Amino acid sequence: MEIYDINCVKGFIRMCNDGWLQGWHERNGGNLTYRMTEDEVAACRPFFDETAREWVNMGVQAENLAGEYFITTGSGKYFRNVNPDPIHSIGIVEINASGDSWRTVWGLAEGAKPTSEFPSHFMNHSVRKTATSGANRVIYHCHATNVIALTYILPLTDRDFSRALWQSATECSVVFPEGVGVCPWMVPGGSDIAMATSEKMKLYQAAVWAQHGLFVSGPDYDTTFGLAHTIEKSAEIYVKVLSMGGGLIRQTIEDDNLRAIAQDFGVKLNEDFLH
Ligand code: 2HA
Ligand code: ZN
Repeated sequence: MEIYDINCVKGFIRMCNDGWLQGWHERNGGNLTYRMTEDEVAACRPFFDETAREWVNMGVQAENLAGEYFITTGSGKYFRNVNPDPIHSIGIVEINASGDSWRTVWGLAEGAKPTSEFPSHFMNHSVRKTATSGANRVIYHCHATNVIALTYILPLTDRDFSRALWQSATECSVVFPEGVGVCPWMVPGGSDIAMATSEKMKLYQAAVWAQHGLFVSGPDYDTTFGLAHTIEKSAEIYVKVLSMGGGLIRQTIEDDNLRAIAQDFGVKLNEDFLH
């Protein structure tokens, strides 16, 4: 029995590798965090380091995450290396009682730190935990190629991206009926992008980072990876459509079609984005 046999750790490593295989994680691109359940912390605790490392202040604070444990990818680490070398690539951090600092309790070997986007992940875990009454546990950031490409040609509004994605694959309006948020280009890794993204994540499960990538949330690895995969697939179709037709779109999924899907699948579409 190793820590890698525990499902939350096994699933984390698998999701990193899945993202790598999709081509969304060149070099050290992207990051993943998972908020562990109490049972998972108890199962992993026998593998924790004998002495925990120093507390590190994050520059952001969230009371509803005090005392939580997160599995996280490491800053500057490569998704490509997570599966063959997890101990250097990922780790588990504990959050202190005031919800403003972390310390490593397992992994991130030889002085590695949690992802540079940990403040963004942390603020978004806080918002999504509240928005979903505790159901949300995963935050994932990837450099999804076609989503990024669209941020060079579509207006950077929630409405334009939500409509383009809904219209480019029939499943989209069922998978993210509230739409997606869009953040303008921002410097990565800081508290500004953390705050801007968490404003979007009060309303949406996903946010697009202009000229950078995609930021998604969900209750488990399958749903969260599936959301990123669905959004990127739809963006890929839209990119192909625009590339083939010189901008001419002869037919698409019309608003009444979207309403019909919502009706049949019992989801509430964001009416603000329909005509
Ligand atoms: O981890 O993707 O946004 C590297 C990044 C920063
Ligand atoms: Zn990034």
